[in-house]
Amino acid sequence: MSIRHSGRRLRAATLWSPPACLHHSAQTSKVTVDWPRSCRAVASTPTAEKVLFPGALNSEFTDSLEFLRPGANKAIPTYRVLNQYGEVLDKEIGVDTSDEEALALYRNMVCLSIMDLLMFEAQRQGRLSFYMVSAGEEGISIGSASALSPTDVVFCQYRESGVYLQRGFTLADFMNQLFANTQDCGLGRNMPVHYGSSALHIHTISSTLATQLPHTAGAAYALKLQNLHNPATPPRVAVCYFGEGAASEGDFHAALNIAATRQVPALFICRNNGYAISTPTSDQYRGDGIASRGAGYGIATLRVDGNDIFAVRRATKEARRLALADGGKPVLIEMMAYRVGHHSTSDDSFAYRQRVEVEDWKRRDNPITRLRKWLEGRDLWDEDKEKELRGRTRKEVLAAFERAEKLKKPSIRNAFVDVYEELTQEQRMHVEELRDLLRRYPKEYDMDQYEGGVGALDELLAEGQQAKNIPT
Ligand SMILES: Cc1ncc(C[n+]2csc(CCOP(=O)(O)OP(=O)(O)O)c2C)c(N)n1
Ligand SMILES: [Mg+2]
Repeated sequence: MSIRHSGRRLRAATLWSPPACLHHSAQTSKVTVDWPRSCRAVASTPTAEKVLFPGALNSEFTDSLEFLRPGANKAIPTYRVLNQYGEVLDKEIGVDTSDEEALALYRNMVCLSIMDLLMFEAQRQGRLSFYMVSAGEEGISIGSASALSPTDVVFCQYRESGVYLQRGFTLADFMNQLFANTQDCGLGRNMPVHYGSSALHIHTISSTLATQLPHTAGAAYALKLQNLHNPATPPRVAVCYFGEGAASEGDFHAALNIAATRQVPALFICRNNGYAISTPTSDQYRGDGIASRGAGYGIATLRVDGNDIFAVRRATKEARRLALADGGKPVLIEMMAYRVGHHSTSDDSFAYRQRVEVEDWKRRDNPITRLRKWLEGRDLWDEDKEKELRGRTRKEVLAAFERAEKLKKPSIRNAFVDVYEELTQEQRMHVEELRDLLRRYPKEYDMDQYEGGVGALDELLAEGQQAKNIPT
């Protein structure tokens, strides 16, 4: 099937639409979902031309014994708006991004790449414990985030700092999390780069690969009901970012299948960057990328050139529209962009890939240079503007970095609270043990850098006693 969008065609494999099964009762304001418990199984008549069976609907009978041989088919095409030289492919359709928007996207991509470069160096200097760059994938995160609604619910993997930046996460927010200081909205509980922001509707990143996929399916199911329940409120989708390596986890399959069977408004955005740390895609799968799996689950699917920010934006916008149509349905987009950087600061990718491979990709294509070429072609950008932007952004990143580095660490009490409503007996024992240990070895554990020092643990224990009226 093909999707029409403002006169242009985005081809996608839309295989199945559910019957209308959601009901909203005005009297009770209750939402009920009638899921078909069984499929209409119509026994084939002697003259039937198709299989009519719960497990395979509308399959035509054939007398030719031919196996499906995916390798013999043409690969799923890759959607683009611009070519490598930053030229619009279809002049009639053009670009649906204003000049101001394109400039803002460009500035954000440059900002992300400068922040990445400086933080990578800071880790090498021992000032940060860990970092992950998005080099080569800035167009995917920033372009797709620019096409979402600010209230959509987002789940990231870890290489999507651009999603945060585009949704309004400030340089200070990034730096405060990286240093786990008192202003880190995660209260210092996570390792660097595991950002989260309830204000921006982005769930906190979890290192455990692929867990974000079933979470997204669940959130999208809740949103499906909410959208129906509150028709006056703009509808929302749940958006999931994940790598092609994460798609090897069982969670990927469970999430796509339940999203499809429940027809929930979920956008699954796969970043296919060719590697899962040191494992190349050739060791990861034999099929046609991740897109081919979407079709298997009956999900509308599109493959996109991730170096083309205009294609990423247009595809995401259209996918979001599709995901909300007819009460909801999942959509999968596979975005292709080579991972130019090392996996993380703990990795040296030249141990498993040739330098020339990386240099080749850097030279050949990049989302930042492609957009720059387009901007220059329209006289919107030049070398002077580039120098000014880079100089200014570098200063802004460094200023936020230096400020965050000087702030204290959050109180050590945050290691214990917010799990149970009040400390359990076992937790109290842990707090006491930690407090005594920290007091016994002050030279080994410098607690002055933590807000409230060791005393924060005395306060935590006293709070529990007061709440229970236990005399201190
Ligand atoms: C459940 C689980 N298994 C393994 C790991 C170790 N690990 C961390 S990142 C990664 C590679 C993921 O690759 P991909 O999903 O392609 O994302 P990319 O790093 O390429 O952006 C692996 C195997 C993990 N974090 N969690
Ligand atoms: Mg990958």
